Amino acid sequence: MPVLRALSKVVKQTLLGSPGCSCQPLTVAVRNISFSPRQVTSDASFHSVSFSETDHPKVLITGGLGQLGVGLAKMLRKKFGKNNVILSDIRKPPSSVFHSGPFIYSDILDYKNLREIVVNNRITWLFHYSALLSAVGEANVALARSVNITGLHNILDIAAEHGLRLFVPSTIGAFGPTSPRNPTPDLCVQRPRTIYGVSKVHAELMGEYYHHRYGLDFRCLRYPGIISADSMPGGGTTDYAVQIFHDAIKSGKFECNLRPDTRLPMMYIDDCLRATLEVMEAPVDTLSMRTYNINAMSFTPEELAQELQKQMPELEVTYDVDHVRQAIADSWPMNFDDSNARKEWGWKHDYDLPELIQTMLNYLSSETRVARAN
Ligand code: VAH
Repeated sequence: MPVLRALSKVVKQTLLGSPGCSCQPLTVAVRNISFSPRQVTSDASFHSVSFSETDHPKVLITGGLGQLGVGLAKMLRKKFGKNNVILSDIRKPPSSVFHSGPFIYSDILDYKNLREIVVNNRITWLFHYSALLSAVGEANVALARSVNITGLHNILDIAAEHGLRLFVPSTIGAFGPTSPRNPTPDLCVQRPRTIYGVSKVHAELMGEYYHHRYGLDFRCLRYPGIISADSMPGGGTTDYAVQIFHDAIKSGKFECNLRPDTRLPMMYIDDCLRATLEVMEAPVDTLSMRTYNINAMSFTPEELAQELQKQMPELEVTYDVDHVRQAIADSWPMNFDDSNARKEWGWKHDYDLPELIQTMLNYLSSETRVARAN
C-alpha cells in the first residue's frame, strides 16, 4: 500500500479507534496530508469529514444536462433523497428540470468554482459527465481537449483533496482499430483515433493513477451507445439509434448516417444508469479493477430497422453515410466482453433489442399522443 494511503489509514484509525467504528455520526477535523498534487506545497490544511455510515451520499453531477444527467439525478434522488443530489451544468435547465430538484451552475474549467461547490455542499460522491462526445469532438478538438482533459484534471484534484467517491464514464470509443473488436475485453490495446477516445483513455489512466497514488475512490464504466427516450444524445456516433425512433414516430421515414452493416454495442439508458449506481455501491473489495466494460446488446442499423419494422411495417429507412461518423464507428468495438463486471459486482442487463424497441415505442407514442392532445 503506497505510503500516503498507509499514513491516511493510520491517521483515520487513530482518530476513529478500531476500523469497525460505531455507526454514530462522527465528525473530526482530519489533517489533510497532501492527498492531491495541488496540496503538496501546503504542509497541511484542515477539512471536516463526516464518517457516519448512516448518512446518504451528497451527490454532485457535472454535465447534468447531457443525455444521462437528468435520468441519473432522478434515480439517485429516489434512493438518496431529492436534496442530496445536485444537478449542475453551464447551461440554463428547462423548467421541468429546474423544479425537479437542486440545480446549480458549475463550470468544470473553473477549479475555484468547483471547489467551492464541493465544500459548501459537503459533496461526498461526484458523477462527472461533462465531455464533448466523439463526432462533436472531432469538429472542435481544442474545446474537447480542454473540457475532456483539463476539466478532468480539476475534477480529479478536487475529488482527491476532499476524499470524494468519483465516477467518470468511459466508452467503447476508448478503443481503436488495433484493439480486438469482437469481442473487446477490458484489458487490451487502446489506440483510439478520436480526441474523445484519447481523452477517455487518459481519464481511465489518470483515475487509476490517482487511486493508487492518492487513494482516490475512482470508479469508471465503459458505456456502449446509450439509447434513451426522454433525452437526446449530443453529437455522438451512436446517435442514429436514438434518432430512428423519433423519426419513425414523427414521419415514418428515417435516413441513417451509418452503413447498414455497422455493428456497435448498445444499451438502454435504464440499464446504463443502474450499472452506474451498482458499481458506485459495490463494496471496494469486490473490485479488482477501477474501469470495467459493460454490455447489453450489439446490433447494426439494418437489424435495428428490421426489428422496428416488425412493429411499424410502414417505416422507410434510407442511408446517407456521414463519413466522419462511419470512420469512427469502423474503429470501435463491435461487441463488448463484460465478463469481469458480471463476475465481480454482479452486473447483468435487463433490456435486449425486442424489449428496447417496445419500451421506446411505448414511451414515444404516449408522448406523441399527449403532445397532439394539448
Ligand atoms: C458517442 N454516444 O457516440 C457516444 C458514446 C459509445 C459512444 O460515447 O460518441
